[in-house]
Amino acid sequence: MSNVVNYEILENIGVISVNNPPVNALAQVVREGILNAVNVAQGDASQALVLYCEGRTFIAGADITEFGKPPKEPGLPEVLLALENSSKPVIAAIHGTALGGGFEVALACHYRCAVAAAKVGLPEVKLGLLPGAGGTQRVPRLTGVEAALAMITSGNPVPASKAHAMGLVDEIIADADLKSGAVNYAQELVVSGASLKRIRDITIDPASIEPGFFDNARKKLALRARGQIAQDKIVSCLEAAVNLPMDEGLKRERELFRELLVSPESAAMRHIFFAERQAAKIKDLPRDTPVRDIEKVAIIGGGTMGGGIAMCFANMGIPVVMLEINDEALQRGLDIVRKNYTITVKKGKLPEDQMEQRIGMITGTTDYADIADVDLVIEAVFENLELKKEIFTRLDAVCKSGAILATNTSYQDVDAIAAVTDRPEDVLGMHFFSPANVMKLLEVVRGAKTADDVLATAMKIGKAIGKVCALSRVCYGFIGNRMLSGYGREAQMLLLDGCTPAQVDSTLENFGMAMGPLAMSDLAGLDVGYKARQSRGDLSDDPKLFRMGTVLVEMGRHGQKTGSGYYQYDPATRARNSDPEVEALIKAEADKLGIEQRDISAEEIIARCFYPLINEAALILEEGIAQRPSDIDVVYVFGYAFPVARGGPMHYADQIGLKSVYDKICEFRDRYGEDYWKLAPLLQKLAEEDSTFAQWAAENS
Ligand code: T1G
Repeated sequence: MSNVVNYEILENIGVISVNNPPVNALAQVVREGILNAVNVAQGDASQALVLYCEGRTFIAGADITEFGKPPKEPGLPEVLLALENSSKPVIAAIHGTALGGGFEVALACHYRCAVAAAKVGLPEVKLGLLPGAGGTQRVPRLTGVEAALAMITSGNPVPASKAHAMGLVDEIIADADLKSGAVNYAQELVVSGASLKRIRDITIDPASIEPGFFDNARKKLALRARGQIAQDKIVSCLEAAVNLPMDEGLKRERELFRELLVSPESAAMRHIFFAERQAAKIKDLPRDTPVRDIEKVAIIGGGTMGGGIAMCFANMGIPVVMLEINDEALQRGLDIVRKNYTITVKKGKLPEDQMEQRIGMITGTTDYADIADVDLVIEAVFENLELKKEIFTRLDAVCKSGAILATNTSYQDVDAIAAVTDRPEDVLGMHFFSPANVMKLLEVVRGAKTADDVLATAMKIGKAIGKVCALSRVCYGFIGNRMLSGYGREAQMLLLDGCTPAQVDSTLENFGMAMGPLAMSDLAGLDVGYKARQSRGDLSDDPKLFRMGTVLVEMGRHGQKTGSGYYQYDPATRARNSDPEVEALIKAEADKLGIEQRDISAEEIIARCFYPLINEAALILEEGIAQRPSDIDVVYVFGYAFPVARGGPMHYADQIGLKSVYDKICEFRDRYGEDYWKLAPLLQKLAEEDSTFAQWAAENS
């Protein structure tokens, strides 16, 4: 046996042990090792086999790094057939997370046992794929089609206890040592004369499926996973599980899996999978950089952001002190937290007792002395630099030595904030996205003097509270918001050129954005952008710039909060409706500006809105604000709901071809002027070299 897969006989049980860190992925050596072990076992004295994994988890899936490369024998289906056709029972012993091909290996075994803390799942859909090794054929035979559909189209892991109840796991192993527990379980099966229980021998009665089930499933999934194509094929696989014999069902599944494997959607989603993990690594920071213990946190400010951030820590059992300027503001902040949790409980996503437990983790004060002992402070007050400086001056005076002082600012200069303290090395930005208890992205902003261990601590605690972290250097708006400026600018410019708000938003929503930019502005409040623009001294005095946003605010139309903005909003359902008054207003403003309106194509809307992001991102890379293009993709997918099936703006730009992007921006520059369409040198260089951001990243890694 290879040292990746070992085989031994313990008493009368053959034990196949896989040891392929970090997650026992089904690389070629693992597939070959398992196959060889099963074949050897057929002729030896063992009476049953246990398939076990060393390390932190059972097999967590196919080796995603092998995708897109020439397949190597043995293929996974061959290994599964050997397991299933074994002349002696094979028992999968599961700990950690048996995912994807890993769980499919377990399903090809005759029995499955697991420790209570284990989870099983088929997350392929999150990679734009479907379970390609029997998962769509075996799971419904155990759980029924409805439960299988929910499990496979969500891709979410199932705890062992629930999997046991669903019939996916046969035995929960209480023994602290899984390996010996599984061997004992195998011996019990042998003694009891247990049969070779093969899932393929179960059939599903087509009459048990309610009429229209699959068509209804397709309609619901199309709405939920806009721009993704795997869900529809998963439904087809489940139909095959009902209507076809096992081997034909497996064949159908493999065909549809192969179609997805070569799809741009899956390539994009696999790109994001690795980009998310890459973003957690800071290039010039040794991986063994020490981190500080974070056992107690203070949040300054109990507004929407402060409340949401407090919840992130309370959810992980980390005590939080919320500090506000007076009792009334503090109570408002604590009420925001309770309201948010109540919504989650009402949605059935959190048991009531857990809500109270988490709320209990958050205490309030108006006295800075009460936060003197915390390990991390996150300031989340109004976006005013002077106010933030005042707060950091007080924090510097009050907080213990070694406390990390973070600001949640969206735009302000983190170095200017650090400079008011005697400990700039302990200061950095931790920029959460609203709602902070929901949005996954955390921009960690590295100040010029931020210490390495402070940075490493922020990245680690960010992951611990469930965030996807991306590192930014200091500039106005860091990565995401800096890039967003051009996106919002062009969305409004398109109105003056002849688009309706609905045309802009629906085009971008059809592209895959969760919400169009104008509807998003109505949601956030048009007055927020208006005030931010008023506070900036560097904006062009071009009367076209953010014209409609300004006109609407000055009319009192601030968006959803006032019942109307770019759209009218139904007071009961908050549904958005086009407003003829706004469309007439846009025409009137265009006339005043001497703009001759015209029909504008969807292609132009998409280019005008997304190419500024790509161009600004090229500048951000050149300035070293972002570490790598894939970090920028992570920012946009996890912070701005850029469609994951497009892989983020940089991956999307590489797919279009940077020369096409470059040519289009030159066209816009010639038509609209260089103020807004000034080409980033890096983008021009890569376009002229017919290169890509991915190649640039590889050369600058
Ligand atoms: N293949 C290759 N590398 C993988 C991997 C995989 N399946 N899973 C993780 N890694 C790497 C990851 O890139 C990182 O590398 C390290 O392992 C630790 O991962 C046929 C076709 C298992 C829950 O989708 O969900 O099977 O950065 O940081 O937070 O139908 O990894 O250290 O160099 O995420 O403890 C289906 C994907 C594949 C599971 C562990 N399986 N992985 O989380 O560690 S498709 C999946 C995860 C498939 C079959 C189909 C998580 C985890 P590095 P990590 P973690």
